[in-house]
Amino acid sequence: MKNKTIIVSNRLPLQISIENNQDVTVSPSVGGLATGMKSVHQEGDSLWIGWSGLTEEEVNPEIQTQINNAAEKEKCLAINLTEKELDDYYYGFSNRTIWPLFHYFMEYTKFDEEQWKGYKQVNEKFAEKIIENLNDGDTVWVHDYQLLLVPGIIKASKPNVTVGFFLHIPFPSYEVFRTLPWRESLLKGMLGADLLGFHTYDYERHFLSSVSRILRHETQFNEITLKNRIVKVDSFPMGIDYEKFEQAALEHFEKTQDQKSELQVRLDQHLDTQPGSKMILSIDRLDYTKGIANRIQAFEHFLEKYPEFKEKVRLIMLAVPSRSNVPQYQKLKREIDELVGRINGKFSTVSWTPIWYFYRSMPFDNLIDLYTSCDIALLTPRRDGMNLVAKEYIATRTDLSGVLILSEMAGAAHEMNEALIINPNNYDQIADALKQAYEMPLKEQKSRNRIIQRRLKRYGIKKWADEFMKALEGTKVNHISKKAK
Ligand code: GDG
Repeated sequence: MKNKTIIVSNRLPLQISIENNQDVTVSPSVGGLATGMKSVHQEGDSLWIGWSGLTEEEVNPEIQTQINNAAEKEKCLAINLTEKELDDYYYGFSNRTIWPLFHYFMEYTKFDEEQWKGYKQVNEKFAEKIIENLNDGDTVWVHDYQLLLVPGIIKASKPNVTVGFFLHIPFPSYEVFRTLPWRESLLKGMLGADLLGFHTYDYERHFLSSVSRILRHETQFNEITLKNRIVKVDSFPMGIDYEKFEQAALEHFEKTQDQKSELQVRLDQHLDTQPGSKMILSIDRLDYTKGIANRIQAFEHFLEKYPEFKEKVRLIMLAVPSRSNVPQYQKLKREIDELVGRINGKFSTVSWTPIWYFYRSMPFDNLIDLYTSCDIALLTPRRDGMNLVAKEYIATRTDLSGVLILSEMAGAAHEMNEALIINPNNYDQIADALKQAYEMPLKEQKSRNRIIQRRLKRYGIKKWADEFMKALEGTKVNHISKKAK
C-alpha cells in the first residue's frame, strides 16, 4: 500500500451546509489555511481530517452518509462536534484563550478550566480519528493552534509514525506564554511532533525559549533533545499560490465591458467621477488582531493632517465576518460600524464618501477586482502570524504598479522589506506612508514590486509545503540513525 499524508486542521477545506433539512451542499471555504493547503491536497496522495462545520445535533444518520460521501470525493474525512464541544473547544479555549494570548491581547485572555477540559477532549477526538486511519509509514501533518495537543496524543500511541506540526499564528514571547495555567501540557502536546514549523525565526525562538525555561529540555539551534528522541524546529514562511493570483489578474484585464462584475463597474466609475484619485484597499477577517480600528483612525488622521487629499482618496475596506459568537468580535463589529459612520459623516461631500465598507465575504473574482483596482494596499495588523493578503496583493500587480503599506507586526513584513513598513499604533507614521504611497513615482513602485514579486514567486505555497514535507521526511533519518545506535 502507498504511504499517504494525513493533513489535519480544525476545519475541513469545505463549506458543508444542509438545505431543507435533507440536502447536503458542499463548496470550498475561505481562509488562510484553506486557501494555502488546497493545491497541496489536490495534487498529493492525502487524506484531510477536520471538523465539518456542523454540530452533531444538526446531523441525522442519513445526512451523515451524504456528508461522508461528499467529503470522501474531496479526499476528506469529517468530524462532527457537539454544541458543547464547539463552545468549549473552539469558541472557548481556542478563541478566547490561545488566540488572544498568542497575539499579545492579554486583557482579552480568559482562563477557564471547563473550556480547557473541552479543548483536551476535542483534541483527543481528533487524535482518535487520525489513529483509526493511520497505516505504518504514513505521515501526519497537524495544523494550528486549535490542535496543539494532537501531536502528543498520536506520538504516545504510535511512536513510529512521523508527525509534523505547523503553527499559523505567532508563538508569543516566554513572558506572555508563561501566564497560561496549562503551559506545560500545551508544550508537551506540541513536542509530540518530530518537526515543528513556524512562519518566522522570532516565533521559533520564542517557542524554544519557553521549552527550555518551562520544561527544562536542552535546546540547541533548531533542535530539542528529549529523553528518547530529537525534535526539530524550523521556520517556514508560508507563501501563496502565486501563479493562480497572477493568472487571475491577467484574465481580469482581458475582460470586456459586459464581462465585468458589478463591483468592477462601480470601481471604474469611481475613477470617472474623481479623476486622478486613488483607491486604498484593506481586506481582513473582522478580527481585533488585524488592526482595523486603528487603520480607520490613522486614515482619519491622514485626512486631517493632509487635507489636500480629501476627495482624492477612497478607502475600500472588506471585513469578512468571523467568530461572531465571541463577545470581543461583536464589540469590534459595533466599534467599526461606528467609526466608519463617524468618519464618513465628518468628511463626505455630495460627490465623495471617504470609506466604502463591505462586511461580508466576496467571491474570488471580486477579490481580484479589488486587488487589481486599488493603487495602495493598507494592512495594519496589530499582530499577524503571516498575512497572506499582503502577498496576494503584490502577486496581482502584473504591471508592477501599486504600493503596499504593511505593519511590522505581520510575519509577512520580514519578507517584504521593499513595502512601506509601519508601526500600526503610529497614526502619524501611517499618514505619512499614505502620502508617500500616493505620491510615489511609478518607476519606484515598479522597482520595489519587482523585487518582492521575484521573492514571492520563488517561495510559493507549493515550495512551502514541499520544504516542510522534505524536512519532515528528514526526521525519519534521525529516528533510524538513533535506533541503529
Ligand atoms: C491565519 C493567520 C496567516 C479573505 N477575504 C476573502 C478571501 N480571503 C482570503 C484571502 C487570504 C485569506 O483569506 C486570509 O489569509 P490571512 O493570512 O490574511 O489571514 P487569516 O485568515 O487570519 O489566517 C495568518 C494564515 O493563517 C496562514 O498561515 O497568514 O497570519 O492569522 O488568502 O485571499 N477570499 C475570498 N473572499 C473573501 O471575501 N474568496
